[in-house]
Amino acid sequence: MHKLFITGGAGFIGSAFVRLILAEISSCEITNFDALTYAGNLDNLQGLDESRHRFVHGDIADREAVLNALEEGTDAIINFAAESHVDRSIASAHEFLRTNILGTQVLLDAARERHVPRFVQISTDEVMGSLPEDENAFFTEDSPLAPNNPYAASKAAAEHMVNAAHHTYGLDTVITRCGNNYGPRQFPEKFIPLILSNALEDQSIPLYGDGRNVRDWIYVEDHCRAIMRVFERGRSGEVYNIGARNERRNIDVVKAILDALGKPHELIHHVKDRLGHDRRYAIDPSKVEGDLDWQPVETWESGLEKTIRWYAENGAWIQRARSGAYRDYYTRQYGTEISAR
Ligand code: NAD
Ligand code: TDX
Repeated sequence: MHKLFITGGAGFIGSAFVRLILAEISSCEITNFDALTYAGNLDNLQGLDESRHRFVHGDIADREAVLNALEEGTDAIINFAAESHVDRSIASAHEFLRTNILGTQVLLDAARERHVPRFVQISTDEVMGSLPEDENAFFTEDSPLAPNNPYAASKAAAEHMVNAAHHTYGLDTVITRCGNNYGPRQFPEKFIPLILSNALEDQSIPLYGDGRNVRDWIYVEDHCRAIMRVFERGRSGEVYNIGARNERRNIDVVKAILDALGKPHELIHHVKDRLGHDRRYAIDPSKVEGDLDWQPVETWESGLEKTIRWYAENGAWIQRARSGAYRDYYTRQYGTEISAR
């Protein structure tokens, strides 16, 4: 029987985790604590078994709200909650520091106060900075923390606070660092759902710079399965890199999706580069593969096919996600309205 306190479970990866765990582990009970920011979406939680899923609307930086929701007897806090979009952190870092750093600290303190035996911090490969292009270099668990943008810096700071709680108070902590996730229900500000949402409506696709930046892509459920392994079997105080050995240049990602949809490459529109744009991320997942016996289930082709099908069949979800404030964000970020070509 697991009793889990999940934060950020109405977002992309957190909701995939909640769905997967409730479906596959019948003895698991979840408290899902989420502030429902622009990225949190209750649509992502439709159809869950409510007898084992309790949603609590709250902010991880609010100590009282966290303590009120966190019950004694909880087996683990798994912290997905974050401000997660690099471009937004470049425009304004404040919320990133509040949620990603202060919020993590509030959860660490609450874990001690409520005697929660394990704390799982969902971190990111971006804390390790950027790798050189075309070289046989990979991020390992020993790579130095060298974040380059405000989002990554806030996630690196959070890792330091997690490690400090482990070292100082003996809190049982584990950290996962994953690469770029893709799959159903990802907010359309991120690259793959942005490509899909625009291409499905024959709108142009903004590609930053020369389009040759490399990201290491993993299907979201594979990431979630790895997190479960780390929760169950990861060694206290350690970090686990998670990746599916799937490096792709951005330009090749766009072309693969356009080809799959039967849309012309002319939709690709090169735009001004992201400030300080990291060139390449690539993860060596040997530790999680070897020590925890984890392997991804999906290939790039099978994962992408599932993702494309989901977005093609869920136009109403896309419309709701792209309404209102998102349209203003899009105009600010790209200098053009969503429907302009
Ligand atoms: P997301 O932006 O889709 O979801 C974040 C969720 O956190 C939302 O539901 C939001 O409402 C909630 N949230 C934000 N601030 C909060 C607060 N103060 N209190 C409570 N809830 C709050 O993000 P995602 O892509 O699902 O990422 C989840 C986690 O995984 C993040 O920690 C992110 O850093 C990490 N990560 C993401 C990726 C990726 O490719 N998306 C890769 C590696 C790691
Ligand atoms: O409009 C765009 N055009 C474009 O060329 C956008 C939004 C992105 N890009 C490029 C930038 C990146 O090289 O695509 C690549 C992927 O961009 P994002 O989806 O914004 O992801 P990234 O910046 O790589 O960060 C992601 O992976 C690590 C997640 O957003 C983070 O939360 C995670 O920690």
